Amino acid sequence: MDLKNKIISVIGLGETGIATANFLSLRGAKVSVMDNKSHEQLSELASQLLPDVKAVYKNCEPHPDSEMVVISPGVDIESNFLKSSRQKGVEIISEIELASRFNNVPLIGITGTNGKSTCTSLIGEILKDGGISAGVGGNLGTPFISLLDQERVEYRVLEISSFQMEATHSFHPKIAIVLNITADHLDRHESFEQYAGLKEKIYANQTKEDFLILNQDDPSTHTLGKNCPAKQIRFSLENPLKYGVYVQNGNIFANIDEFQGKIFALSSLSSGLRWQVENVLPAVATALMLGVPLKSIQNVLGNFTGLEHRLEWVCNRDGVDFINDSKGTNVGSVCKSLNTFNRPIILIAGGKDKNADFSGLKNIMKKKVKHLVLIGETRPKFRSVLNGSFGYEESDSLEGAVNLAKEKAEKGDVVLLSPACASFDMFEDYIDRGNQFKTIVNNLKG
Ligand code: UMA
Repeated sequence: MDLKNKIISVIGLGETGIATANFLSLRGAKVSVMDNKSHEQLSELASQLLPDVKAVYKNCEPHPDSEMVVISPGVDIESNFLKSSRQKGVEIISEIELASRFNNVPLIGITGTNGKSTCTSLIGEILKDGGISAGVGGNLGTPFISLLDQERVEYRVLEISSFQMEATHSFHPKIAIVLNITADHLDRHESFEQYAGLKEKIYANQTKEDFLILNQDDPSTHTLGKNCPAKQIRFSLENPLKYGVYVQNGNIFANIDEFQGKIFALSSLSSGLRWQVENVLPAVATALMLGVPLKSIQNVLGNFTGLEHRLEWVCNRDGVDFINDSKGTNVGSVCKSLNTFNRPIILIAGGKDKNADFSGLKNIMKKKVKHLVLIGETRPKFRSVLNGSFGYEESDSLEGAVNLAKEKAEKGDVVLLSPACASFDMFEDYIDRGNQFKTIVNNLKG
């Protein structure tokens, strides 16, 4: 793809926009980046742009002479400001699409509603331990396009979100993983079906030389892949599999080609993975497909530190475990988190609405949650869903919520921050929310 002197607009001056604009500029394109925020808000980020890139603030309209528009994941493909480009027939693509056109290294793509980040990082670590070089990124943090200008590797391991699959056509992973699909981001996507369809696109370009790894236990993923020619590998927490990776009698087993047998005891998993077994299984399947020695797989499973803000143990105060699950931003994620504990839970939930249906939380909360503390903008919505069926308290601040939770907690209980909502009503992002939670908890007396 020749980019020399091509007029290209990049929408969104975030991590993706900066990396994309610089990538294009380095290859001779005439690049403008547009963002609806002001210069003051973006000055620090804008300083990372190469000198030839033009930044436009408070306006997302692409340059009128654009020959191509590249959108950041946070930019909805249906946005009004893209209308005139669409009408003129200007190509509108995502950063993942652009990177796919330049990538020449086999890809491992991980999608699903929950667990993507853990699975992606774990695969990266296992490959590294097994002596296979890999660039790791995507929705996890480092944009795909940035990985292209890093040192040559044998594989690229990418966490892929539904946002990133919009305006993507040629993404072609050698190994595609769909972890699970439950409702999320329905403030952006039209319907659950549209959202699920974007996740399924991850294997749309696969051939019989490729591998598709699917969750056998998830009702939305076990029927996937019918018309996909890739070799399918299943994983299950619930049942032994003739071909795949599964859990039986407290151990992880694999039946994949020449590898038949025990991989690891669940009791020996690192504390960072103990509550993430579902995401460990596809990582093991990937490692076996790529011929990583069993010793490396076992070494990483025993030592992986886990990800911040995802079922992260913070501390124990008076016999109560405080867990930071700030990345639990949708109903499915919170259900999974609640299911990981066999102890009474005091749940702190609520935040910014993503047009979610909270009714799916009602039954599991009755089984698992001893007390609920609500925060954020979604409090009235939670209230109307619970409709008096479940006791709760409310707080205007996270600190207040932690204190209310601590008062209710008894020895052996878990206090879990797992909001089922985005964070932007009270915090900068889920990281800020999780960090504030950890600071508050660590400063608790007693
Ligand atoms: N913007 C506009 N107009 C719009 C929309 C956004 O100008 O219509 C601007 C915003 O003002 C902002 C910029 O775009 O300045 C932000 O772009 P962005 O939202 O695409 O964010 P990036 O910093 O590029 O980060 C993106 C992903 N963000 C989203 O998908 C929302 C990051 O995932 C990802 O790590 C990063 O690319 C690198 O690949 C974050 C995320 O929350 C962690 N993802 C969602 C999730 O995991 O649930 C999907």
